[in-house]
Amino acid sequence: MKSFKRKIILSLLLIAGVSSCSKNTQDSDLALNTINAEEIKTDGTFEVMELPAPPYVQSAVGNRAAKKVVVNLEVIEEVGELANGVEYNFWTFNGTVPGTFIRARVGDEIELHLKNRDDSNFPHNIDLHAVNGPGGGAEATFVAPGKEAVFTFKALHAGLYVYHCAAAPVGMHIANGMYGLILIEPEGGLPPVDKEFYIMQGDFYTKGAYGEKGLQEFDINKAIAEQPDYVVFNGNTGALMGDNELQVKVGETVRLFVGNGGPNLTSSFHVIGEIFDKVYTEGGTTIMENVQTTSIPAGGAAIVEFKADVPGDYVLVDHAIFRAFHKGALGKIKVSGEENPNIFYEHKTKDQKL
Ligand SMILES: [Cu+2]
Repeated sequence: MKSFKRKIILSLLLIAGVSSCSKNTQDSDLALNTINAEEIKTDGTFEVMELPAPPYVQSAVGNRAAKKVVVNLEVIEEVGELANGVEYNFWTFNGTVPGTFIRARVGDEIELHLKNRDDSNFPHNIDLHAVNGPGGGAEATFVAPGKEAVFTFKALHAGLYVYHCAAAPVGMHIANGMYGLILIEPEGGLPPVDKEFYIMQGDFYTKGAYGEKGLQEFDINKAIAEQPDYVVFNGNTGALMGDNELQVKVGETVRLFVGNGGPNLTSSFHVIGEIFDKVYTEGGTTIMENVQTTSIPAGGAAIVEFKADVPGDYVLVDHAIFRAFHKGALGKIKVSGEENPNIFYEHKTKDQKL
């Protein structure tokens, strides 16, 4: 029965990928997905989810049965670095921007614990876009400093979803870094790849201009005007640069879970020198192929996949390009290994050697 259901879901994913403009196919896919997921029984076991810090994620769910999983998130308000010499009072889930990745499968029952550390100054909560229920869990999890709230939800829809704090003023909580991603894998899991990474874009609004040193306060007027001083990946201009570059080998397949916390800007996500073999557009089940730049709305996500064919440095950008070179939206994937002259060959002319 399980493999029969899996075949149906895989077939529908395939059909959705081939004829994504067929309305009937998409409707029946979504309906089947929802009905089946509600009927999926958990296997009676439970586990406490490990929560690696970004840019890393848990291993794939594979073809395991649905189960109960416990996710422990702690809200931490803490000064950290936004850029070299620039400090900011981040509000975080588990001490990182973005918050730790959550990975489960359709049919799982997720028991989410939200603790607000006792040295916090504000109440917080969590709205997970993967939840079917009031506020995505926001009302059930509104917690004062030093308190903990718990709720359980059943994952009904496969996809990559944003979670964020929804305490008022919502824009300020998100602008301070309170967002992350939750992946709900379909039954049978996503196809295996060699490397997976977790990246989330965010825009930041500081009293000082870009690069002005010292502790920078949040600037609400710039936030309302949607004029950020910083647009960064993973909460810091250097989060994916230098010693933090993502490491990949020639020949490996790469999957990026890319989210956009906003709070305001839409990302034009691009990897310089690569073409995405697949994009799960907006984190849903429709797959686009051969994509150069994918649009990721604030509060949205995309899964992008490519194969590393040629060694070198591949730069991640928001292709609204002033954000990349003047506001920090840069990261790097270092591909190491043998040259592949069949695909890329640089002619060493006399002029180039000079
Ligand atoms: Cu908050």
